[in-house]
Formats: sequence, C-alpha cells, structure tokens
Amino acid sequence: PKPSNLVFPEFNFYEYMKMKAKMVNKALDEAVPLQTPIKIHEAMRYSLLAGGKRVRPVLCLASCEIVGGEESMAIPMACSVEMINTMTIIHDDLPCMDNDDLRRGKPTNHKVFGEETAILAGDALLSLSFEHVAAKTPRNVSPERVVQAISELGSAVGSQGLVAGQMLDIASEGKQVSLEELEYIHVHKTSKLLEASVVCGAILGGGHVIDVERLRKYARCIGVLFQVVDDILDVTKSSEELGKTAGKDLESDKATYPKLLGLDKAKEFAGELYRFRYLLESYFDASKAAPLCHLANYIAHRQN
Ligand code: GRG
Repeated sequence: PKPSNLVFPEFNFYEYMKMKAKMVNKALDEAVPLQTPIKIHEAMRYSLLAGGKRVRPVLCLASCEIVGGEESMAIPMACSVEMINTMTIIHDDLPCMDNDDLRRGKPTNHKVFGEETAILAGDALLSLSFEHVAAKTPRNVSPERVVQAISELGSAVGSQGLVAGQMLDIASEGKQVSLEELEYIHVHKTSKLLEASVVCGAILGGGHVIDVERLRKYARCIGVLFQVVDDILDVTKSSEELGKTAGKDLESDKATYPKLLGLDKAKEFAGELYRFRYLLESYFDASKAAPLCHLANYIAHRQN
C-alpha cells in the first residue's frame, strides 16, 4: 500500500517512536539488571537489548493512552510484551527450530552463549514477563485489571496462541500449505502477541470493554498486515540483494503470502488490511487516535 494522507499530518510519528522506544529501552535495562547468576542475565540482556523495533511495547503504550490511561500504567506491560517477543525469537532461532545464526544484526543467542543457556534465557524472560507486570504495575490500576491483562497475555502465548502457530508451522514444513493454514500460522505466531499488546494496554489504561474490543479488531488487522508486509519485504529485499526479479522466498519451500497469492495480490491484501485503521478514526478522539493510526501506517510501509 502507498502512504495515504493521514488525518493528522502535524503528528511527528518518527519523534514519537524514538521517544517511546528510548523510554522502553531504559525500562527494559532496569527490569533485567546484570546480577548473579551472571551468564544467564548476560544472555537475557544480550537479546533483549539488541535493538529491536519495539513495535509491541509502543502499541501497548499507545493503546493505554487512546482510552485515556496514563503511560505509567502500561510501562511494565510494555516491557513484558517485549520480553516475550525476545524469548520467542531466541527459541525460534535455535537449531531445533529455525536454526538461524543472525538476529537483529548480531549472532543469535545460542551462537554466543550455547544452546542450554539460550533455552534457559528464553524461559527466564517468559517467567519474568508475568512477574514483572504483576509486581510493577502501579497501584492506581485495579488488581482486577492487572489479573485480566495477565490472563490475556498468557492465552496469547500458550497452546492456543503463539505455541499453536509455531506447532502448525513446524508440522507444515516441506508440505503444501493452504491460504487458510498460512493465515492460522500467522494469526497465532505473530498477531496474537500484537493483539495482546494492544488489548493489555487498553485494559490497564482503564478502557471500557467496548473500546477494548474495538482495539482488538484493529490489532488483528495490524497483526496480519505485519506478516503480509514481512513476506513482501522478504521477496523484494532478496530480489534487490540478488539483483533478480524473483526473490529467494518465492523459490524456497516456506509458504508466504506472495508465494500463495502472487506479489501483486499480496500487496493488494496488505492495502485492504491497512484500510482497517479507519476503525480507530471513527471511534476515538482524533488527537488520541493519531499514534495508533500512524503505527498502522508504519507497519504497512516499514522497510525492515
Ligand atoms: C512462546 C513459550 C513460547 C515458545 C515460543 C518459538 C515459538 C514458540 C514461536 C515463534 C514465534 C515467532 C518467532 C514469531 C515471529 C514473530 C515475529 C514476526 C518476530 C519479529 O518481530 P519484529 O519484526 O522484530 O518486530 P524486532 O527484532 O524488530 O523486534
């Protein structure tokens, strides 16, 4: 999709992302101090502070603010969703999963610390993510809301969420995958955590259930959009690198949207999903909706 005229051209999204990401990085640094046992904390910090885009934490904070919450109410949760994102990445890169050597421009966790430590670093981050939100969410958020948010987070990660997506992904390796199955994989592997980031931000920010569910719909579209754009970038980037018209992902046996739909139709699909951001513009106060509308724009047009 091409960048459209956003309703809030005066909103400086680049500055907003930079400011929020900086704040999240500082909070993450403090949440996982270098303490004994040193090696496990080094491994946790190595991947956590390796400079991801911080899309999930920023979505969480923006969602808290769109329903009228204060940013501080969602900072621990913003850290938690990034801890979970990082742990899934550490485990996904392991030799028994995707067997990747590089992530976020650096050697993968198991390449630096060894497989045993990488598995444990992932486990420790997952456990800390729940502890952190339970222990550090400020007292002006009701315990009911904290419990509800933790429950959302747990279901997004577990056997009905991320793990379910990863299981089907593994099972379908080397097999012909239908569009329906591909959607299932991505909705679970990618969208569930993006959705939890948005929904938990709104719950902790004091959002009414109607608004929380509206935001859930927005997040689902953003989640699939994120993956379609990821697949398109894989094709266009590898085409650029190889100097070819067809990228390596169109040739590999990994199922992707461009492979199943063709590149043009995949771009069309991304455009349709992108239009869903209008849901926000019609439901929420215009100035408060700006960050989440621009986040949809960023996800649709990102280059990495
Ligand atoms: C959750 C208990 C548990 C186990 C993990 C390995 C696994 C099960 C699931 C895989 C999930 C996975 C790696 C999904 C892909 C998600 C994705 C698109 C990650 C990349 O996100 P970006 O582009 O990356 O936001 P940065 O580095 O910017 O954060």
